[in-house]
Amino acid sequence: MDALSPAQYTLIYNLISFTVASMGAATVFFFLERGQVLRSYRTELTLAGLVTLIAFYHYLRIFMSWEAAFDFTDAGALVTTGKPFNDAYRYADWLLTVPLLVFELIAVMKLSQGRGRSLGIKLAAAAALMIALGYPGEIYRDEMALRWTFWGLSMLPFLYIVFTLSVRMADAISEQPEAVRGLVSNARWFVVVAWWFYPIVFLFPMLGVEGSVALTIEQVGYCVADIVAKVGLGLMIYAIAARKSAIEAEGGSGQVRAAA
Ligand SMILES: *C/C=C(C)/C=C/C=C(C)/C=C/C1=C(C)CCCC1(C)C
Repeated sequence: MDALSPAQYTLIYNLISFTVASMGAATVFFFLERGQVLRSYRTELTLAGLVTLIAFYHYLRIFMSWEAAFDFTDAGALVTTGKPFNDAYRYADWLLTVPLLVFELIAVMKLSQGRGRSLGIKLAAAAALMIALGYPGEIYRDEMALRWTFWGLSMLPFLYIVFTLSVRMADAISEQPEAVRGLVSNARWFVVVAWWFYPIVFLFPMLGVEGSVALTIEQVGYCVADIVAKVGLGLMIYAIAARKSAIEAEGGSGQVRAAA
């Protein structure tokens, strides 16, 4: 790889550090706000807090690995220390957090028992499969044929999730109380759009963007996408849970269609 410039190094260093702080703060927020919603919506906030907690831990490890992989000489030159930068932590993180994010979104809809569960399980299984299939493509990062193959395989469960959320979810949305229908619909579009970041960032090295530029795009892209997908979605879920709690506390039901 061509050498990382001190500016690229510092940008990534600061952004990973910022992500650690964001995930930590979001975790505290989601756990504290559990008291603001009805009991039946607390699990969703717990899930949101667990997602950011798991990410907080992994980002801390990524940060430590980034620090250990580089050093400055006395003359101020940036050098590698020989310790490899391990960002496979991301995949361990995604394997846990991506299915939880899906559950978070489905749970807040409060679909009829059987339907909610089967949809949640299918989507979470597809999410785990997507990450597991992407991983070999990540570690064989210099073998383009393998990288393309696993990208393609991972795209299948990815497209299934995108299709389910954007097309097949329409009737689940129409079951929502009128006052939250827009919010719930926005939350699923939010997931669809935010998740496209990942397979696109993964493609850069395959499209001829190489070396330190590819590394910088990848690290910056994943940090930003993770904050958006985890903290951003958690905040939307919180808004839905709070609005539904208010409706239900007033005597309306969040389970059934609001009276027309
Ligand atoms: C908080 C982390 C999130 C929401 C991570 C989402 C990750 C993806 C949607 C990853 C998808 C990938 C593909 C569809 C193909 C290439 C490999 C992946 C794993 C980057």
